[in-house]
Amino acid sequence: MRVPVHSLIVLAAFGAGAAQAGTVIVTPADMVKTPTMNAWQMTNYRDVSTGHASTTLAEINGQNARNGKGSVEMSLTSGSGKADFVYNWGFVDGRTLGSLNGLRFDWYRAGGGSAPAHLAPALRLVYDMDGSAATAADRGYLVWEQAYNGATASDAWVSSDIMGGNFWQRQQSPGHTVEHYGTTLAEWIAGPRPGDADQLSASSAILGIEFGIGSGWNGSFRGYVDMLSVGFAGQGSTTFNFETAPPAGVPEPGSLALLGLGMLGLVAGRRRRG
Ligand SMILES: [Ca+2]
Repeated sequence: MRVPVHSLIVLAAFGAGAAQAGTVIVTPADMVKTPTMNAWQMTNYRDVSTGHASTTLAEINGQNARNGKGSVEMSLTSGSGKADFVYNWGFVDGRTLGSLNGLRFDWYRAGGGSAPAHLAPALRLVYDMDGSAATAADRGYLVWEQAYNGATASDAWVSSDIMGGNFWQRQQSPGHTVEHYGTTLAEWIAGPRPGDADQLSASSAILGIEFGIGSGWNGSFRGYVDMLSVGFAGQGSTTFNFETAPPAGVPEPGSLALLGLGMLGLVAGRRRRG
């Protein structure tokens, strides 16, 4: 079997902005505590609010591994619970709503939770309407939720290709939810779209990506997310595989070369002895 070592080692992928693609392994050690470009951070964590107390969990663990040894668990026990995983790259040439050409993730809702049955981890694109860093009051989220894209499954991993899915819009400043839940990305670019929404276009910048649970998910909920892929035309696509630890037995490029040299030495030695 040919081992696609390069797909695991050439992982700088999204950081450099070059035309690179591949799978990025994200372990707990890769998580950052404060907002950092091109790194995953768990944020907006909440357990307790007035009258409610949730045991909220949002972490990479091995409770329901996907594609290896881990996934992100997102769980809460009351409507006060909330948490997000966020990854921002900021303004990067070519990362626009119009050049977005791949968006998918795997999600799982555990059965038995008392939160309403339609709930599942949501995925958000962070946008800047005019694509200019100079204006900051035109930013918000396009939010994908399974509830507006069909029935929610439970006790099974679901791989959702959401490029053609329905998204709703949440404007950041001032905060405003555009209550139209059946608008596709193509429609956010070119219409029809609601008049009270940010009028996005193909050149609206995409600044980052998030997924999360809560708040107001009254009841208990346990879910998982993994294998989030995002791609832009000309830049390939990057898949984030959340794992409890780096894959075992993946050699560094240097040790690969050494291994090769060592085996040559063995062969040469045998030949000499023969
Ligand atoms: Ca702007």
